[in-house]
Amino acid sequence: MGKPILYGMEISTVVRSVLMVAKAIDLDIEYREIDLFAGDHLKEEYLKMNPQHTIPTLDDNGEYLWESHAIAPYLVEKYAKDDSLFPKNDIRKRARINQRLHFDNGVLYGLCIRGIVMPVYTQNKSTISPETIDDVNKAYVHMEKFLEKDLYLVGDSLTIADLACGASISALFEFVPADPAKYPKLLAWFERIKALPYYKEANEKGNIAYIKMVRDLMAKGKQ
Ligand SMILES: N[C@@H](CCC(=O)N[C@@H](CS)C(=O)NCC(=O)O)C(=O)O
Repeated sequence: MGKPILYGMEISTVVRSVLMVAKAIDLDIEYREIDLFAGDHLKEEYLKMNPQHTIPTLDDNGEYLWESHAIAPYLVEKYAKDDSLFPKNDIRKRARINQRLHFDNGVLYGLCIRGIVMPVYTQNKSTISPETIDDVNKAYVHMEKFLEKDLYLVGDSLTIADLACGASISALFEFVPADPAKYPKLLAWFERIKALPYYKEANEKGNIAYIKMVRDLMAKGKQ
């Protein structure tokens, strides 16, 4: 059996969350960069794998899967040496992890990140709207609450929910800094995510490039 192949762009938060999962379970994957700006995702070969033409897409020996929040549980269930990142038999904990994954997809990524970057990409906007800043702060309030009693988003050990939300938060904190007086638990949790041994390679590098790209576009929008 060959290595699973992951197609993505390192600037993408949802791609980086899967890269962190692969590192966390010590899975040897082949990573192939797709250039959305050059339209690689709209080419026939890519559409055959993923008709929805999104990144990330996983090619696991001819079995294709897209949607980072589906890829992460799949990789853990199929390849991890233990199930700590997504427990097999603890139904309650799995449900809570799924809830946080949906929160990441719907709120952090879908509402907040897209709310910041889509107006920059499609309307040459140079600022973040007050409505989006409000959405992001509301998301921080929710996360502060999720972390009220726990060190991680579900309990006191790392799960795939932390890696998904961690990638999103790494970008959101750059655009909408979190007030330490209001969000001490959220900030402390993110320090724990940043301390993961694979964080720099799998997330920080791509995040720096992402923030620079969006800021450069915002600066152009001002001209
Ligand atoms: N919820 C999806 C989001 C995937 C997504 O929309 N990715 C963007 C890049 S960050 C993309 O592929 N855009 C190109 C397109 O939709 O054609 C996931 O987590 O995988």
